[in-house]
Amino acid sequence: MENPPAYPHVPLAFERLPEAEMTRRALDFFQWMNKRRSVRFFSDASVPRVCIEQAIQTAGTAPSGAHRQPWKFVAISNASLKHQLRMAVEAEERRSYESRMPQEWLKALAPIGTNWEKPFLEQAPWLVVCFEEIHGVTPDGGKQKNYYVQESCGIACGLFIAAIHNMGLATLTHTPSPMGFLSTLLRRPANERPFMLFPVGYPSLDVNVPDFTRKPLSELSIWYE
Ligand code: IYR
Repeated sequence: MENPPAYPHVPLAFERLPEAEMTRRALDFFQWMNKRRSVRFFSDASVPRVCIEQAIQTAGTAPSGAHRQPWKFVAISNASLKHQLRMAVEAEERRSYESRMPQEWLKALAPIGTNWEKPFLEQAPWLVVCFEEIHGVTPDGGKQKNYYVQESCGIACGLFIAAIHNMGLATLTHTPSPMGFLSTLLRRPANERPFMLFPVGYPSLDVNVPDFTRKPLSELSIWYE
């Protein structure tokens, strides 16, 4: 097989920041991100489509194995499709919570208070589903291998979450299990697999969240200097 042509290499557009500003931004960004919380109850207030478009574009800036960009984001605001998705998700989740998930898993989730009911799938004005491209498709219909697909999609989803938080909206990482039905409902091809589902919108006004703390730096890092 012939090698594909190399990308032309161009100078990096890089702006070096003064150290004081760098340090200020480092702290500001952490403090802002530390306000992010997963939200399970949403207002039905509408969110402009352009905000979802920009969050998806931000997700698409993620690095990926061999720059294959092995992701596809499906954005849904259609009420009847959201209803169908909710019904399908809840059918699976109900079976999971009632018979498929082992006691140990249920015990781990109990403090968070989740259950099989997922009203957010209809409340939130947008649902965004990230699909991972398990392989690419060549122009002649052949398979093209992708690399580090889960890592790449995980990073893209992280950037999506940060973008949503940055614009003052809320989301949740939802992974209904199993989620193969999303491919059928959303008519995705066989080379794509559902990876993660995000309801996006404003939190409902009376929403409560678990009173978590996050690991302090001393617990989440080790340093060799
Ligand atoms: N998919 C289920 C269960 C679930 C699992 C974990 I791990 C969570 O952190 C939260 C939920 C659900 O969405 O309820």
